[in-house]
Amino acid sequence: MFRKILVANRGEIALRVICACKELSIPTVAVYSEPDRNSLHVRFADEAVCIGPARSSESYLNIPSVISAAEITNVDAIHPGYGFLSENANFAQVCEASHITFIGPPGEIIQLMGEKDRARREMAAAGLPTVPGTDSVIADEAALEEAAGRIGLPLIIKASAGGGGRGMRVVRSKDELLPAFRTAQSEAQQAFGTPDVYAERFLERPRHIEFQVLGDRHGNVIHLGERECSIQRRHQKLVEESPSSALPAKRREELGAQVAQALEKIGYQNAGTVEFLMDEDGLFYFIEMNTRIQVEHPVTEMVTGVDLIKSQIRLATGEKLSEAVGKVKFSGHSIECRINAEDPETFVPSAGRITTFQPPGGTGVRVDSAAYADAVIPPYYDSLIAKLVVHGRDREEAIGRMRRALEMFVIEGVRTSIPLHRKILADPDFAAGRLDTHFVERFVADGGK
Ligand code: MV4
Repeated sequence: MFRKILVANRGEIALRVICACKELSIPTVAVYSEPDRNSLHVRFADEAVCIGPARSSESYLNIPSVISAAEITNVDAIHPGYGFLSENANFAQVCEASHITFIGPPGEIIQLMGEKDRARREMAAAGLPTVPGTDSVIADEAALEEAAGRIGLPLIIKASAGGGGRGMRVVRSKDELLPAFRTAQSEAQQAFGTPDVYAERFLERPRHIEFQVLGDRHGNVIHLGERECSIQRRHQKLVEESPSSALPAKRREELGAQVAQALEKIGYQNAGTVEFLMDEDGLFYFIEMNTRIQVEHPVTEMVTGVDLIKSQIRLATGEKLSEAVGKVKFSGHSIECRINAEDPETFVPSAGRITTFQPPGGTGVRVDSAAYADAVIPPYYDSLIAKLVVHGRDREEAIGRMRRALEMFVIEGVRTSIPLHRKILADPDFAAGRLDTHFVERFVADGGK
C-alpha cells in the first residue's frame, strides 16, 4: 500500500479522498491556495502545504508547485480528484517520471481520450456504437462538404480538444455549414490551442447516460452500472441518479459488458466514465470518455456498495479487481442533487460567508461537503458546496427521501440552488422518469441555453 498520498484538489472531493485514505490508514498531504487556508481538507489532512495564491493557474493547476509539495512531503502517490490536473496527461507523466504514482490511468490513455475524435475512432474499433460522423478531424472545406453529405443535417461540429459541451456548433441548414465550421475552428483555437474539429449527426433530445468502469493493472475491466445525467443546465449537471429508468436490467448487462470489453481492448486502468447519448428509439451512442473520478460517483457507490475512491487507490497499487472490488451487486436506487452557491434563478455565483449550515441526515441520506457554518466560499473556484445523495429501495422511495432531505437542508449567508432542486423533485415528469437533456429549460427563465 502507499506510504503517503498527496491530494491535489480542494473542497468536497479533497475531503472525500482524505476519508478514503483514513479508512485505508494512509497518511495524507493537503495542498491549498492562500484563500483556502481554513478549509476542511487542510484541517483533516495529516500535513498541508500552501502551493500558491488564489488563481488556480498559480496553485491547483501549477504542476511544479504540486510536484514540489509532493517531493518535500515524501509522498509516493497523488490523487488528482476531478477538474484541475485530473485529466492532464502531461501531469500524469510528470508524476511517473518523479517516481510518484498518479492515481488514475496512464498518461497515454488520458491523452487518447482527451483527443475526442481519436477516442471516437478507437472506441468504435473496440466495438462500441458511435454517433454517425467523421472518423477523424475535418481537414478542409472539401472534407467538410463530404462529411455533411454523408452524415446529413442537422449535424454538430465539436472541438477535438473540447468535451463537456465546450466548443460545439449545431448546423441545421446548408448555408450554416461553412460559417459554423470556421467559427468552431477559431473558438477551438482560442480555447484549446488547436483548431481541430470533427462532426457527428445531431441528436435532438437525447438522454445522457454514462457507465462507471474500473480497470486493474492486469488487463481486467468491470462496469458498475450507469448514471442518468440528463438533468443539466449549460453542461453543468444538477441531478444525477442510478440506475437510469430508461434502461431495462438486460440492456444494462449487455451494454455494461460491451463497455468493459471495449476498455479491456484498449488497456484501460483505474476509474473512468464512458458517456453515451440515448436517442428516442432507445439506441445508445458513445460520445466521450472521462478518465477521472466524477462529481456524481456517489450514486454509483450507493447502489453498488463499492467505495470508488478506495478502489482507485487499491487498483493504483497493482491489486487485482478480484481483490480490490470483488463481485458487484446492484441494490436499490440513488439520486444526487448538486447544491451550488448560486442564485437559483439567475445562476450567478454567490460567494461569501455561510452563516448557517444545517445538513439533513437520517436513513439513506449522505452529504458530501467541505462546507461549515462560518466558512467563506471564495469566488475563484466552482460553486459546488454540497452533494446531497440519497438511497432508497426503489426510485419512489429515493425521491421521497430526497424531497424531505431538501426540505430539511438549511444554508444561510449565500444563495443556493436548493429551491430549484425542490422544484425539480416536485415535478410530475421527473417523478415519471420522463427526462432528456432539455428537461431543465422549463424551470429557468433563460431556457437554460
Ligand atoms: C451531442 C448532442 C447531440 N448530438 N452530440 C454536450 C456535452 C458533450 N459531452 C456532448 N454534448 C452533446 N453532444 C450529438 N451528436 C447533444 C449534446 C448535448 C448534451 C449532451 C449531454 C448532456 C447535456 C447536453 C446538453 C446539450 C447538448
